[in-house]
Amino acid sequence: MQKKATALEGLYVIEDFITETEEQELIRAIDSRSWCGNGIAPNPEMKRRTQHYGYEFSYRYRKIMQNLGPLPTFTDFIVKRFKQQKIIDFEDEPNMCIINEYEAGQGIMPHTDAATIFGPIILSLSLLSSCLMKFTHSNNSETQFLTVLPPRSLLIMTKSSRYDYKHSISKDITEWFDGGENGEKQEIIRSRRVSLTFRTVRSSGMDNVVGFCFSISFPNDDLSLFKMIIL
Ligand SMILES: O=C(O)CCC(=O)C(=O)O
Repeated sequence: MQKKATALEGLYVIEDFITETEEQELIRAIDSRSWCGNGIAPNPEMKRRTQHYGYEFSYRYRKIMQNLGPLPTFTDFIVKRFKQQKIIDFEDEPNMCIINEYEAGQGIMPHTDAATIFGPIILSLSLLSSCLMKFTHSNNSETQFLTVLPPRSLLIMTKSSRYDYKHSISKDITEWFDGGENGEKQEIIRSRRVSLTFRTVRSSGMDNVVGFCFSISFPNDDLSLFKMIIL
């Protein structure tokens, strides 16, 4: 299991962080739980489906709503592996996991996870489909960086990649990236992707219930909150 540094400070991808069998077991466990979003409370306005563990996050109010208790046992081996691989220190142990489901044609808007609410390390485990994640510098939208997230890979976002950039996933069903052996473009055909994003909610994040959890950039400022959560 190799932690691959990227060109972006603090951004790493570990391929094959879990096995195919573990991936299938996770999908089975996740699909046996209730999803919210797509008309289902909480967060019925979401266009993609999510599951919230540890803490419930409201996309409408952009704050932590309630403590939901410990993370589900099906994530235990993942958190244990974070520690074994020294990806996290004890004090950074995640207390929140949001599971996102992206059907082909769904993505997520550019955003930075709020530094006042979430800790310094954001970890995202990808299941089923590959996709590209785009990082756009918050102060210079021309500074962009793309990374491939293969199924079963773990994305580690820290330092500049976590604080200075907004990350996003497009709705494109076909994506292209430079990655071929002879410099040719490689293609990703997107299908259902499920991701587990682990964060540490700071104690200040729990107090600051009116704080913004995400800062999101829009091409124009008059977009409604609903557009924000849809992609
Ligand atoms: O799907 C992912 O890998 C990232 C999810 C994400 O950025 C989020 O939930 O805020």
